[in-house]
Amino acid sequence: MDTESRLEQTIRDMVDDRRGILAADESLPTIAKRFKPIGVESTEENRRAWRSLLLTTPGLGEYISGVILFEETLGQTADDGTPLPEAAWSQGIVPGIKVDKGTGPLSGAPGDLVTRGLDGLGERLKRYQEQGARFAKWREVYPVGRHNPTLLGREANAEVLARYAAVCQEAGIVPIVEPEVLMDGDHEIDRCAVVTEQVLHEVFHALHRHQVTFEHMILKPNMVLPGKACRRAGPEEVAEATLRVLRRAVPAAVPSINFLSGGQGAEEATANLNAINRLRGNAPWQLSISYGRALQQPALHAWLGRSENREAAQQALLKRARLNSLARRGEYDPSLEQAAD
Ligand code: 5MM
Repeated sequence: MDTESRLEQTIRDMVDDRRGILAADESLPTIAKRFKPIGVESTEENRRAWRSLLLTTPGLGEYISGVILFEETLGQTADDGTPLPEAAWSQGIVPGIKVDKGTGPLSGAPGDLVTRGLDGLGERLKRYQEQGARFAKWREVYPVGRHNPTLLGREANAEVLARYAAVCQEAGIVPIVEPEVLMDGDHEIDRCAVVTEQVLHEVFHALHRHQVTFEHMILKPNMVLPGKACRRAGPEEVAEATLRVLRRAVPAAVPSINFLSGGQGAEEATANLNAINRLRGNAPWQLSISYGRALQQPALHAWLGRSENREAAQQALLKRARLNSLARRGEYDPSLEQAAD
């Protein structure tokens, strides 16, 4: 298959009107942070057991079309010895890989960050492809402050995202482009809207300059939300602000927008997605999820690192995946939370 056909096939396998993407790509420090509250040590075997539990959840492929893995997971196996990327694909879930190497300060732009990992990316992609990865993900992070993100920060981050996406497409790997405007801080929802719009304009300008084909990528943005230390906004307010920004900044050629949850509670993230899909009108893209915490947290708390809780944890994951699938069509209602137990 040539490169373009590979990209098209991956988009076809990942994008439809009912499923979403599971983000299970926590780096070593992040997974340790997720395991700590449930008293689980972040050993290689515990990480394998957790991710194997997630990917072998019976029926998950009905609601999930792709999974973002961490490098280590690509080489790990399920309890029955099946390589984990293969276990995912046996349920129709396309395996992908987080390829960025985390953030550091951006010189010349105090308060802004930039993500590392471009050096040698082409070589790494070849290895990941051999291990079964068909798409990749890269996150740029934008803290919101009085002066942040700066123009330099927005330009530098967009350039890095575009260079990553171009390298991926050249290798036949679909890039998920993730610019995340953080929820940290006490800013109002309007400030998040302004920043997100500026960030997305810059990102799409850079993608265009670097000849990235919009039809062969997926955008993973934040929803437009107030800062965590500000008053909460209801789902309709979030949906209106999010759709307004996306309509202004995201080309119609992009097939799918898959939101990150970014620290929202699991039910809040589902309710917001539902409102977005109820208000979507004739929006040209699929509007779906690429949640990490909002899919995994209830399952983690059901698991607690004990093999006897495996089934309960899989049920908790399946419940969130199913309710988010309903929210994809604007058919979710909070009363379903109890009914689904
Ligand atoms: C923003 O984080 C991404 C989505 O997860 P949430 O829905 O929980 O916000 C997630 O894919 C993230 O990029 C990975 O967990 C990797 O994070 P680190 O910081 O470990 O690279």
